[in-house]
Amino acid sequence: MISEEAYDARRRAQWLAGEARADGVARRDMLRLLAAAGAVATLPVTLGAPRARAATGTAPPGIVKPLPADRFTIRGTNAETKFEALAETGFHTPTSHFFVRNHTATPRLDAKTWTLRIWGDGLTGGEREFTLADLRRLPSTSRTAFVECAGNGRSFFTTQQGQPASGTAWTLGAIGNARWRGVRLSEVLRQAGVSRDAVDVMPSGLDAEYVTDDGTNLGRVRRPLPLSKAMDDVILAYEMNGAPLPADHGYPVRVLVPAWVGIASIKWLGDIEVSSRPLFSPWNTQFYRLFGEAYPPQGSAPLTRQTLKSAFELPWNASLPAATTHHLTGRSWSATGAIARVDVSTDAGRTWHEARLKDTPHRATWTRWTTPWHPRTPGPTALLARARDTTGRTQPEATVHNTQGYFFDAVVRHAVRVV
Ligand SMILES: Nc1nc2c(c(=O)[nH]1)N[C@H]1C(S)=C(S)[C@@H](COP(=O)(O)O)O[C@H]1N2
Ligand SMILES: [Mo]
Repeated sequence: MISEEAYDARRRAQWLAGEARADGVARRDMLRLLAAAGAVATLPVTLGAPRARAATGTAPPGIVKPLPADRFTIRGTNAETKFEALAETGFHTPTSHFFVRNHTATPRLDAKTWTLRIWGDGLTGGEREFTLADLRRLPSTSRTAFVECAGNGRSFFTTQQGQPASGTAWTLGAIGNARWRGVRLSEVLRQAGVSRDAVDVMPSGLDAEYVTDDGTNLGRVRRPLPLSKAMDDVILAYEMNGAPLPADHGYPVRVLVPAWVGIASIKWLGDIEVSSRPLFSPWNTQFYRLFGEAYPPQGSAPLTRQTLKSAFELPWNASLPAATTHHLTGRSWSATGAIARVDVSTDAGRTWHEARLKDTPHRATWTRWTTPWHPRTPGPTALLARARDTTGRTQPEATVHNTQGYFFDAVVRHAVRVV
C-alpha cells in the first residue's frame, strides 16, 4: 500500500520548493497566469445550490458505437484500434476507428441537464456551476492531439521481453489522434475564481464508480492535475473531429490533457475540485506510477507525459508476396518532442534505412511515414520501426520493466511472412 500521507507530504514539499512543474510551467509562471485572471470579464453563471446532477442513465453496459472486427479488438470493457485499419484513415482518427478505454461502461448523459460543478477550498468565491451553453459561450480553442493509454504496448513486455505485466494486454492500438474543440480549462478556472493558494485540480467522471477485481470500490474515475498544467494547455472538449463529442469519448464534455497519459483526460466530466492542498486518487498513487525492481518501493512520481512509439499499419503476421514492391506505412509519435526521423528495418534489425515522413511533425500528435520494400526471399521475418524525436530521444531495444506495464517504448518486432 502507498502511504497517501507520504505522497501528500512529498508533493507539498516539491511544490513549496518550486519543483512541482508540469511541462515546464514553473510556480512563478503559474502565479503570473493567475494574476491575469482579473482581466477577464466574468460570465453570468449559476451560483448557490447545485443543480440536479446529470442523469446517469440506464443504457446497457459497454460501448455504444459499432465495433466491427476489422477495426477493433475487444479487450474486456475496452476496444483497441487495429493499426492496419488506420491505413484507410488520414491524419485524424475518425470516431469509427478511435480506441475506447472504459473502466466500466459508457454512460448516456443528457447535455440539456448536464452541468459542470467547480468546487473546493482553492476557489475565491465558492462553488460555481456551468451548463454546456455557458461553456460554449466562452472563447473556444481547437487543437489536434492524441489520447493514448499509458499501458499502450503493454503486451510486448510479455511477448518481446518475457516479463509479464498486469492490465489490459494492448498491442499498439490504444491511441487515437483527433481534432478537439472546447474551452480552455484555464478560462473556466478564471471564471470560477482560483485563489493564490490553489495547487491541484481534480476532474471527476460521471461514469459508474470503479470496483476492482478484488471488490474494492475506488469511487469515480478521477485524477489530480497540478494547477500549473491545468492553467497551461488543458481543454474541456465538447467537440471531436468537428462533431459533438461521441458518447464513448466523453459526451458532453471531457478533459483533454495534451501529451499526458490518457487517464488524465477524464471523460464525462461532472465536477472539478480546486484544492489548496495536494490531491490524490488511486489513479495517481497505486496506478499510473512505475513500480518494480528498478523503482523505489513507493513507485515513481505520478506519470505525466506519454512516451515515444512507432507502429506499422499492417496486421500481425501479415503475408506479403515476394518479388513485389510494397509501400509499407506506419506512424510514430512522441509526447516530449516532434518526430525527427524514423528508421525502418525489414530484415529483423540487421540493416536500417530512413523512412519518408508524410506529415510535418509536432509534439503530441503522430507523424505518418512510408518506405518501399521489395522482399526477395519467402519466409518469416520481422519489420522494425525506430523513431527519434527532436529532444534526441530514440526508441530503445528494450524498456525497463514495471509491474503495471506502462510506457513500453522499445522498438516492436512486427512479425510478417513473405510468401
Ligand atoms: N470518466 C472516465 N474517464 C476516463 C476513463 C474512464 O474509464 N472513465 N478512462 C481513461 C483512460 S485510462 C484513457 S486511456 C482514456 C481513453 O479515452 P478514449 O476512450 O476516448 O479513447 O480516457 C480516460 N478517461
Ligand atoms: Mo488508459
